[in-house]
Amino acid sequence: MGVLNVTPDSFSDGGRYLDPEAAIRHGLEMIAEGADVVDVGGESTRPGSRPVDATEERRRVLPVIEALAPHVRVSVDTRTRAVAEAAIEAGATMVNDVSASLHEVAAAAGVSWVAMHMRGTPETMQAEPRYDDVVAEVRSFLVERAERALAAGVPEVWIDPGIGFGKDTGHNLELLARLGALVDTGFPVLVGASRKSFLGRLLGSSDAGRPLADQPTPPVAAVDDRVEGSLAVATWAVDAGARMVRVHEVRPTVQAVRLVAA
Ligand code: HH2
Repeated sequence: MGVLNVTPDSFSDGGRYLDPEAAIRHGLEMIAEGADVVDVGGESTRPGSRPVDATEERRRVLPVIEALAPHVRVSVDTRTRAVAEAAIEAGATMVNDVSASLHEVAAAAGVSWVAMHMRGTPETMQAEPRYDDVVAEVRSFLVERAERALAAGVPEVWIDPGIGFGKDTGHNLELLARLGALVDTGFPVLVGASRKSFLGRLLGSSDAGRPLADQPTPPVAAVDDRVEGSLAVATWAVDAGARMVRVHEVRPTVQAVRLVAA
């Protein structure tokens, strides 16, 4: 799944694809690189972000979805009902729902649905997240939502641990280390770790040669400096049984995943 953020402020690529033509061009590029799904989003959900007005969100994503849907499977990355409905009209066949609350929209339209786990809302989620057992809590939340969606008639339900959504570095690592607990539910698992800040924290500064005093404290790898880390996590996730990975760098990920499969 290739990420296409039609936003001014996404943490990973904000502003690069706000112009619809640039977004469509990048979507076509990701298809050529081997993406099976292009995930189009018009609202950043980075930590601390504020909700976007639904009219504005629709204005951003609809022309891009209409242009890409004839060429590839399109998912819409939204937590807003009106946006999901309009996106389906425009050709999206999957609702990627970080709020795990829009299963009725997917059921009514007969499209796939991704339930992602998030603690709180993007505005507040990184304020000292705490769990007794992060894997057990995420698993039971997702299974409950997924079963409800199946009962409501959603034809295909995916689950996603929501790396970085109300989780600290330890929680993210624990979820990845024990991904099998989600795979064992039988629901197809999606993992999105690409370029996320826990990678930057774990990798530290790539400017290791610079005097320590000039380095940010603690050293954190920049967003554009997390390609290899993102690839490592995608490879790990697929090897652990994830059926899809949500990534910014499609070409190297497709190559890595094909090798794991071989
Ligand atoms: N992560 C982001 C957005 N949507 N959807 C799923 N299913 N899983 C994820 O892990 C996930 C997601 C955040 O990444 P990005 O789109 O790059 O940033 P932003 O929210 O700032 O647009």
